[in-house]
Amino acid sequence: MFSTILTYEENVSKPVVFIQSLLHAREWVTLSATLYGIRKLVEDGSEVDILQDIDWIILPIANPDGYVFTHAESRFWRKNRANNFAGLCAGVDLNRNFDVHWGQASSGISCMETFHGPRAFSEPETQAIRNIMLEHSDRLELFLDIHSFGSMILFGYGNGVLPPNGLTLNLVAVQMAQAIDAVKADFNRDYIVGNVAHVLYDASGSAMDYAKVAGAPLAYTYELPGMRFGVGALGFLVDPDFIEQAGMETWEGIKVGARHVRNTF
Ligand code: 0X9
Ligand code: ZN
Repeated sequence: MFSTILTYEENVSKPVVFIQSLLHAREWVTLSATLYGIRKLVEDGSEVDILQDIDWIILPIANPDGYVFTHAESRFWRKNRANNFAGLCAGVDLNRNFDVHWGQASSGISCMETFHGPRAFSEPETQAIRNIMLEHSDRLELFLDIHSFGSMILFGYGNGVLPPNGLTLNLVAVQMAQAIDAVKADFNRDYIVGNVAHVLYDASGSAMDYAKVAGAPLAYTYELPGMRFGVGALGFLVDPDFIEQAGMETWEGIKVGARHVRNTF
């Protein structure tokens, strides 16, 4: 019987890049994209610089109970499965539960898709993500929260106020989007870059905004493309032929962000 013990020595001189996906349960293609990136990073051997010079923290399934529920019961479930608060309905929108402007642009009604929970950080999932961010806050340089859909790279804050480094946030996001748009393939979408409240809608208590106040200079919400011509919930489905491309082009964008961090840290 063999056992392999992998020891990992944290090198505190390296920047941290933290990537998560599936905070929203129904956004399945985001998991494929994250797994594609992990594989490229560790098996491909072509990205030696960012593999060696960055500490990667990757959380592929940030909302595990919700994800199981989308397989077992309801394909378009968004929230987690919490049901321990007064009210008829289960589930907290984890991307409204972080302690940053909590409760300002979200719902206090448990049956709503954007229910922010009974209090900030009421949920074990958001507590775990917060703890990762705080543990590494001194060198957390890039946080990517991968969602779908919309073909967007968004930055904060969710109330429309730009952080002091707003120009840098915009510049790096544009470079990431250009790398994605440079991929010539069957399902091309034009990516939009901007402040989330300006291009999408106001939202409080997001993981992205919390990463920013926890100290990450660069924090983005990636909205991967949905099904072509898909509207409403259909956007959370993608053509199976697109899944591999989604991983590949998302990884092109992530690499640009990671190299920016590597070269400027
Ligand atoms: O509404 C969301 O949580 C995200 N869009 S989604 O369709 N995947 O649900 C966007 C969140 C962007 N972040 C902030 N608004 N701060
Ligand atoms: Zn989402």
